[in-house]
Order: sequence, then structure tokens, then C-alpha cells
Amino acid sequence: MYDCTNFVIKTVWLEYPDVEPTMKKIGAPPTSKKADGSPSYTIPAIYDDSTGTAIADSALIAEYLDETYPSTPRLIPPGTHALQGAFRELFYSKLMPLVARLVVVNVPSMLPTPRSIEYFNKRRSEDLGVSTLEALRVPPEEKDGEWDKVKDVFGIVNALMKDGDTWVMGDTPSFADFVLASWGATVRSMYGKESAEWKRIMSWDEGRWERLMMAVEKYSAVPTL
Ligand SMILES: N[C@@H](CCC(=O)N[C@@H](CS)C(=O)NCC(=O)O)C(=O)O
Repeated sequence: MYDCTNFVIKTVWLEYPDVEPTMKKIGAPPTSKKADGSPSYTIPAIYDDSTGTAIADSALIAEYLDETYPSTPRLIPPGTHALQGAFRELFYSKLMPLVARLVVVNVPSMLPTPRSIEYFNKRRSEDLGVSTLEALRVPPEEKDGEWDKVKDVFGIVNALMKDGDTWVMGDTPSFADFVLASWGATVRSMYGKESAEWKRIMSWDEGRWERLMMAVEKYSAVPTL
């Protein structure tokens, strides 16, 4: 639980096979479609018991929080809705193909139960159109080259930002920063703070991403993994 004066935030961790039934139970709508065309339910999701509202999809959650709690810091500052969407689209479209090979393949070994592992392997193989996730794993001799491609994606964002700025919007944090930081946090929790992978990202672009990760820390309501 995280008590932030007026808010009490409780985080509930779910195993993969429990996501869909839990979302249906709280009334959070699907966020996309599975490979077979059926609805796909995802986390993060929130249930706000002060309004009885359930929302899934991080961008929709951000919009809801901005609208419902206007006196808190804004994730999508007025006038930037389309720009935040464009940023997310640019970043995800470049990063996702690389993430599948460097991150998604490692997820099964981090999951706590066989049912979650089985679920994840099946769902992601179907989504990615491969017979097994292992088929995507980058061979050791290609790893550096693959990480260089991730560096190039972060480099695109670096080139768009002004030197010395911490936040994508310059002087104010916004949704775009949390899109970037969530990928940093994924690598940090997956590979560990002492790993070559994490240190690699922290060294890119004159330490810009390390500064961003430190700056977003104060907004984290759950302990850093
Ligand atoms: N567009 C969604 C994507 C969220 C997403 O893909 N969540 C994954 C976990 S990281 C999920 O819940 N997957 C459920 C499943 O695979 O059944 C968002 O930004 O919230």
C-alpha cells in the first residue's frame, strides 16, 4: 500500500492466466485482439473505487487519471494528446521487434508457476507467429549487434531531445518519459542492476537514460525491483 495523502493505492500482482478473468470481474474492457481475433485483456489496469471505474491500457489509464484528478501532475499535458500518441507509436514500432528477441524470450524463466510459463509461451508464440519463443532467441555472437539496434532506437529519441533536458517535453515530465522509463525498468528487473545489459543502457547518450531513470523514481508507487 502507498499512502499519498489523499490516495491509498493498493497494487495487486496477477499471474498471466488470471489477467483475463480478473479484468472481466472488475469490468475492465479488452485492450486489443489476440492472434485468433478474440478480445485480449491486459495489465496494467486500475480499479478506482471512488468512482467505480475500471480501466485497462496505460494510455487510457493516464487519460483517466488526468481527467479525474486534475490537481495531480498531468501525464498528458493539455494540447499534447496526439503528440504523446505519436511518440508512443514511434518508439514502440521501432523497439518492439527487438524487444521480442532480447526481452520476451527471457520472461518464461522469471515467471513464478508452471501455469504462467505455459500460458506465456503459448500466447506469445501465437502473437509473434513462431512455433516456440526459443526460436527468436539471439545467438550469443549476435547479441552485441542486437543491443546496438536498441541503442539506435534510444538514439532517435536522444536526437529529438534538447541537450541537458531530462524530460521529453523539456521542463515537465509526461507520459512519453514513462514509456521510455518502463523499458529501462524492464531491463533492470530482468537482467539486474549489475548486469552488462543494464550498464549498457545507462552508458548510452551521455548517461541521459540513467538521469531519466533517477528522475522518475520519485513517481514510483511500488518498490523498485
Ligand atoms: N497497450 C497495453 C499493453 C499492455 C500489455 O501488453 N500487457 C501485457 C503484460 S506486459 C499483458 O497483460 N498481457 C496479458 C496476456 O498476454 O494475456 C498497455 O499499454 O497497457
